Amino acid sequence: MSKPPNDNVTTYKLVVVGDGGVGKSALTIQFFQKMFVQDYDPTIEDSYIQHTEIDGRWCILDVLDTAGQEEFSAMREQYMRKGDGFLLVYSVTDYLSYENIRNFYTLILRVKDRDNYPMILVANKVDLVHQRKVTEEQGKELASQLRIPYIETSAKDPPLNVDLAFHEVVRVIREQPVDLKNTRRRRRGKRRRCSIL
Ligand SMILES: Nc1nc2c(ncn2[C@@H]2O[C@H](COP(=O)(O)OP(=O)(O)OP(=O)(O)O)[C@@H](O)[C@H]2O)c(=O)[nH]1
Ligand SMILES: [Mg+2]
Repeated sequence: MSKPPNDNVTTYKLVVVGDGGVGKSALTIQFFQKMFVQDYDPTIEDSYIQHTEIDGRWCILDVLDTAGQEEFSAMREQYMRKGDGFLLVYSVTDYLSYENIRNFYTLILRVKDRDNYPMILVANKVDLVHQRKVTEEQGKELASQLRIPYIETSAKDPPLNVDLAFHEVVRVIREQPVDLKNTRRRRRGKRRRCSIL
């Protein structure tokens, strides 16, 4: 591995969202500190920053681990505004967390005022095979409806696809067509007004 350069590296602000207890902190800590946190300590907001080499290019990952608990939901729109890419996390042992993914997805697009935005769908806790409530097919089906990549993960040791998930969001951000980056959502009302003129 080459050494991180001192200048000119792109910073990617990634935001990890999803219901409380799905494993957002466990995934983030596994990625940054290479350890599994067994205890559940609900997050208010934590951020982590690190130089990383992804596909041979150095970057700075600035990751915001958000609160899933409902009582902190007022902060959502504020942190969504800052994200360059999002990990939408649910737990395969918690069907409601899977159903709630659409709410996070819709809110991100509304806050960004875009028709699409770099996001990936993360199905976590796949090590808990006997407690699984959401199948791989259901996960893939949702991802294809939302038109975002699907990744199954486990934050527990030995971790599964944790680095891959964080790297994949960066890939999606990097692969965004330049013309899409600044494209605002098309508004029907505006077009209608134009045609009257
Ligand atoms: N078996 C297993 N347990 C996990 C996994 N990921 C997280 N956990 C456990 O699930 C519980 C909740 O994990 P957290 O990472 O704290 O959940 P969170 O999404 O950050 O929750 P909030 O901060 O409240 O939004 C903890 O006890 C973790 O140890 C996993 O992949 N497998
Ligand atoms: Mg947390």
